[in-house]
Amino acid sequence: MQLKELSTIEKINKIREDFPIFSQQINGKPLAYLDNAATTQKPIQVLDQINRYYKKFNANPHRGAYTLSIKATNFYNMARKNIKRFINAKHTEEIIFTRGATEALNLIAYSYGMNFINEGDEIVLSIAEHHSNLVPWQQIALAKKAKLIYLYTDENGQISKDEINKKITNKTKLVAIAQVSNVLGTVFPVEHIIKKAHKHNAVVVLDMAQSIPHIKADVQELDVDFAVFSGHKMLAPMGIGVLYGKKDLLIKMPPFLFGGDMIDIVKEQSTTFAPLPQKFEAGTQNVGGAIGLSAAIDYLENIGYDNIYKIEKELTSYALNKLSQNPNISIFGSKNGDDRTGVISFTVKDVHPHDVSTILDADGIAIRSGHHCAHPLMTHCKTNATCRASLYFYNTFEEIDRLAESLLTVRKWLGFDKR
Ligand code: C6P
Repeated sequence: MQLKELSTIEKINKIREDFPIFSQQINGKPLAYLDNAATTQKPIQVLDQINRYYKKFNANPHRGAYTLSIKATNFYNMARKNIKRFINAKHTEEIIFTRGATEALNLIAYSYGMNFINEGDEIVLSIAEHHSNLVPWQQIALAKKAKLIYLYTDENGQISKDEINKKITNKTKLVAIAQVSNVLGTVFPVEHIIKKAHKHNAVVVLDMAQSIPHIKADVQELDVDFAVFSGHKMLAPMGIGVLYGKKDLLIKMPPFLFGGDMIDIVKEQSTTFAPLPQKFEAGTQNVGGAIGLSAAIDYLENIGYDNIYKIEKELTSYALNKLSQNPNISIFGSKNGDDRTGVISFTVKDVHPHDVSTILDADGIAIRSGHHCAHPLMTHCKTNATCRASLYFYNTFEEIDRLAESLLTVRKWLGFDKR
């Protein structure tokens, strides 16, 4: 039966059959995994592809003239082509494999930023950036005497058009922004930001780490200059990620890492470099990771982004509604389901988020607590830390009920309310 013919609950139940991790108990309770913004669980279809590769085809790609090495190279190339198709890039060589979003952002900062940002230029970031899309730009600004300008979020966790129009100016050379905040779940108006930046001839770096697992990406439609994401947040293994860059930009950028497989000719005193994409992929490639990412893409497309969107929208509205019934809970960012994904940050009155998370863990519920690698956003929101429940399309309404019920016990455990 087609997934689209099923009810939301039937869809989720069917999808969950693909995830072996959910069949186990944690602390004597069924696992309620609500930390999907940190990393997602892996379906059997992805695990099987990785297993098959290591069982039957493992070899170092690009380096051997023997059958297995050629097979490994072919698998790696096929994965790259699949990613190119998935994000609708124009050229396959615009897809660079990295270890994850962090490495991809550092690559852009050091290769593009160090060479094309100059003294007095402005780099525009949102205040909600993950440290991976903030600290590298801070380092570039320090080294090149450029200035960091921040787009601030409002009480709904959104960045207003006024804020964007005011801060992106003729001085802007680069805008680096997440499509979705890993703390607030806000979907930022990146289409507007890209258009505005291009009007001023600035390039845009889009951090899709928290968006591509939930929102279909089309880099040509967005007309974005660079985009990055991590496989592990979209059902693939850890240690594989992607940098997309427009070909003309990537061509003029120098390599970031030097070593095997990224060279053309090496002489005693000088080296010429391989063409794209090899120029940016020094060292032995993560073929198993690339195969896993490609299998994850096939899996997501098989479920369908329309199904993913519908399931997550229902789960998110349900969770926001449930949590807001607890008078001791404060939710950060948008309180309704608009312009947001299922990343929900909140605090419980008088209780440190780490204590909340520990108490929930005893009930088999996994959420993240802390600053979420977003110190400046924490300061902007006037807090040190939050609890964060983040949903994916395999979560259930029952898991959200368990979260809400367990949260009701937190203050009682710590003696703030009567048991
Ligand atoms: N956010 C979280 O719990 P890596 O670690 O390289 O796979 O991804 C870095 C990264 C970049 N941008 C955004 C928006 C992110 O959310 C992350 C990772 C995880 O929020 C781990 S800190």
